[in-house]
This record gives sequence, C-alpha cells and structure tokens, in this order.
Amino acid sequence: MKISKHILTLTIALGCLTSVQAKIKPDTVIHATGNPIIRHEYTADPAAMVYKGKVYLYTGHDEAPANQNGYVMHNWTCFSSPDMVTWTEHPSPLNVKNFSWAKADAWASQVIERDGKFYWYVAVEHATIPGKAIGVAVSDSPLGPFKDARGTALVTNDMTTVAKHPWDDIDPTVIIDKDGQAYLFWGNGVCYYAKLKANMTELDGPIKTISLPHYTEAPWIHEHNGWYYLSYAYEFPEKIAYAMSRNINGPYVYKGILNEIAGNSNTNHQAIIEFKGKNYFIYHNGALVPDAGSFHRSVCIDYLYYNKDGTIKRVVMTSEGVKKVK
Ligand code: FUB
Repeated sequence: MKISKHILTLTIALGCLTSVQAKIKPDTVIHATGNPIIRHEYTADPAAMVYKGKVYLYTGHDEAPANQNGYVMHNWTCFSSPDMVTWTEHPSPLNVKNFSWAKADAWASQVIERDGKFYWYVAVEHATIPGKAIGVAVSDSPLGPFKDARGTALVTNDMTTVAKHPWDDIDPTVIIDKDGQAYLFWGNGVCYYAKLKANMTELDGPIKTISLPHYTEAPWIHEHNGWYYLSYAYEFPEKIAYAMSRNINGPYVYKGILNEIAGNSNTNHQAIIEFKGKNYFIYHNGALVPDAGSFHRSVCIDYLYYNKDGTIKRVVMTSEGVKKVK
C-alpha cells in the first residue's frame, strides 16, 4: 500500500488479503483497483444515489472482531465518486445513536433526494417495541449531517403482521415515481410496500405486500425505460433475483436470477444505478476475510446490462471491477 498526502493507492491483490487494511483519514481519496472497492474497513448493504454528476455510496459498516460470527454494526459510511473508481470517504454521517428510540444494528439503508433535501431510510433495532424498525433521517446535503426526521420510527414491528418474526421490518428501498408519488419497499420474509407522503417522513395509506418467489430480503426498486424493477435477495445463502412490471404497484413478473451467491457471504444486498451512460450493479461479498466473510463484508461494483426487451443479463462478478468513467 502506498500513501501520499490525502491519496491512498490500493495495490494489494485480492488473493493476498486476509484482513481489513489500516484506517484512513476522512476525506481521503481512494483509487479502487478492483473488487472489493474499499479495503480499509468493511462495508455492507450498499445503496447508491446519483446526484449532480457524482455517485454517493452509502453502506453499512461491519465491525465484528476478526473471526467473530454475528453482525456488529453501529454506523453507516458515505463515499462519493465522479467516475466510479476514485472514491472519497466522508466522515460517517449517521449512527444508530442519532435515533433516540433505537438501540442497535445499523442495518441496510437508502438515501434519496427530494426538493434539495436528502432522506436516509434505515433499519435498526427498536429500543422499546420488540423487533426491527425503519427510521428516516434528513439533511440539506448528501454528506450530512443527518438528523432524525421524525423523532420516532416510521415503521415498527407491530405495524406489519404478515410475517410473524420480529426482524421483518428491515431493508428499506425508496423511489419517487414520475408523478411525484414516493413509495417505500422493505421487508425480510415478506416484501412490504407503502406510499409515502410528499414530506417523505410519513406513510400515506395502507401497508401492502408483493408476492415474489423465494423472497428473503434486500429489495431494491428502480425504474428504467418505463419498466419498474424489483430486485431482491433470493433464498439463503442469498442470490439476487428480480421481477419487472409496467406499473409500480405491480403485478411484478418474476424474471430469474440476476446474480449468483457472492462467494463466502451468505447475504447479498444490491443497488442498481445508471451513471454517465453505463449501468452498475453494486453489491457486497466477503472477499477480505476468507473464513468469516458473512460478517466482514465489502462492497463491489460490476456492470449491469439490459436486453432489448428490458430484461437484465445475469451479472458477471469480477475481481477487476469497473473502469473509470470519462
Ligand atoms: O447487514 C444486515 C443485514 O444483512 C441486512 O439488513 C440484510 O440485507 C443483510 O445484508
């Protein structure tokens, strides 16, 4: 590894890595040399947002001690890039402690912009209502600081009764449709969705469900050329599958596996974006820790290709990753 002023060049081949690299200073520029793109800390559950010529990448942060199985996740990380290869790590803009009603588990999340404000939907463990819950934080900048937008959870376990286990309210993904209506999708075991009010901090109507084959968790909703795509973690260990619809409310037609099991991570969690004319599949694997990858995960990026009929080609996971966008 070669470090110059605010520049970190990651030169260690993937096969040689057995643990996370040394910490770096906030605002350090990272030149990714392949997958995983971040190697000085563990990053999981990626969510990406394109805003004003940059990609903002938000991730969970696996902090379990080496060889420990089980999630240890206290905060979320934030990186930005103008070209998909040069990433700046910003100081962590959000921690479970920013939600006074939450007690642990900074799990999967997504940020979206509306009218110049940035809304960050997160899954955490609720302090007083048993089970997981979804909160929302807000900021005037994609880099934060973010603050709890409500002072209470947006979704709690007592609001969703289809799944009987208490960790079903996780993995929020959000979209604003062309008519301005925002929707939140989420869920473990059951894929829930609901409309959001224009203020982005309240549900607007009933919580509904979508039936998807072998649905586990990690929904990601996106739109491309008039199709709505609902991708999700399929079975366990998790592959990523997807379904398509012409209408955001469905019906969604299952289209098959999009990505295979990502090496030694029993979970996967994807973000799909278009940036400067190319499409990207952002996910995590356990490549940095061969014997405990499921709880020491790292974000990877590979290309995603659509077929003419709107279906998506199966993702090819690579160690080389993607090239710098000009
Ligand atoms: O990171 C914790 C959980 O693991 C996420 O919420 C799931 O999507 C899975 O990746």
